[in-house]
Amino acid sequence: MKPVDLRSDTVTRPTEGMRRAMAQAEVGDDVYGEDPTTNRLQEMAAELLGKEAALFVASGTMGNLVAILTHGGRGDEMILGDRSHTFLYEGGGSASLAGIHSHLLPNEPDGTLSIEAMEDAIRPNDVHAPRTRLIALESTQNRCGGRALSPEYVDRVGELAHARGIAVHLDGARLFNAAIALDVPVSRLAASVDSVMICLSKGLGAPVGSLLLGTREFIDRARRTRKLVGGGMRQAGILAAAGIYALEHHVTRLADDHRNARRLAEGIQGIPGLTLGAEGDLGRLPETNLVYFQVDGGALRDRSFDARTLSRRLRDRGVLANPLGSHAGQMRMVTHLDVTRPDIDQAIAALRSAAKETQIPLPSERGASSP
Ligand code: TLP
Repeated sequence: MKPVDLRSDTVTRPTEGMRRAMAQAEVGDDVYGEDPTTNRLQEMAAELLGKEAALFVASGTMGNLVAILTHGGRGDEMILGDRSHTFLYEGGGSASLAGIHSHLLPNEPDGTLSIEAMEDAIRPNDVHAPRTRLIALESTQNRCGGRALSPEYVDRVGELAHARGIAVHLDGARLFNAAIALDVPVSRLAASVDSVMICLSKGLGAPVGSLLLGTREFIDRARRTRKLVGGGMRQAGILAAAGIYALEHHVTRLADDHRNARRLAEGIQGIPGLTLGAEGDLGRLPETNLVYFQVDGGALRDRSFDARTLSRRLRDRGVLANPLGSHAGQMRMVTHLDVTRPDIDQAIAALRSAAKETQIPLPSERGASSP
């Protein structure tokens, strides 16, 4: 039986309709700018996000890296969250490839960085200090439980940064999830940022691809940077066609993923040993498609019961989910295109039975004659 795969929304497979669109795509050499389907995807995305231009890139990691390389230079500084994907999961590319110094601020539970802390973090014009070039935000904020940044907050960051000559980049790997959750057009969420990266290969269900967006001048420079990091693709239209299909068919349905995430979270709430919520924000129901929860063996009088044990037990029950976080006690489940409501009910049942396996009754709870 096919497992219920809740490890990430990156695991989706292209649908029949998407595969047909890919097979029929008109293509050319995109390094020459001659791939009509890639050009169409870029124009379509620029229009949707309210930016002048867009650039198709291989992955979210590449999109963020190209943005950082294009905004800054060696020894410049970038302010970003200590739970940001760029800091945690992108191989340190901003340091090793871009030579950019990271200035970390704590992410608040809602995914924001404090505006006051940001103001303090901006370096003075002093020979001793690196130059603050960039502020990087993330929405939805993955490690903060998939929280969506409000457009007003992003506007405030934009105002602060631009008054000081600093650019703002938004990692919008799941920006469409944020737009659906907040019920605002996606362009509103990117209105105050200089560059934004969106992923087609997460909730939107495309097999490959992300887009970097900004002014035409920025994107022209980013195109050179993309080539530098080996990201110039040739008949990329095959992949871009999947992206177009995803933007046309898979945006509004993200609401189903959010409903499924909520159902899953409500199920988790009743299971002993599991506490819903991301680190520092326990008890909160998810706003989007990421469901974080803590696994506490102590509560079940079994210290060996942690996220890794749970993950193994779930696998035996046909459900895939990964521990995710800085300690062994946090787990994440992600809903997506290939997860149905019955799959969610199966996951809740598997969680219940996996937690039960560990529950050792107290002597007082055992029958008097039990050994
Ligand atoms: N995130 C993946 C893993 O790398 C953790 C996931 O399963 O969530 N920004 C954000 C906010 C992301 O969550 C991700 C992927 C990326 C960027 C990078 O995208 P890719 O995987 O396309 O390089």
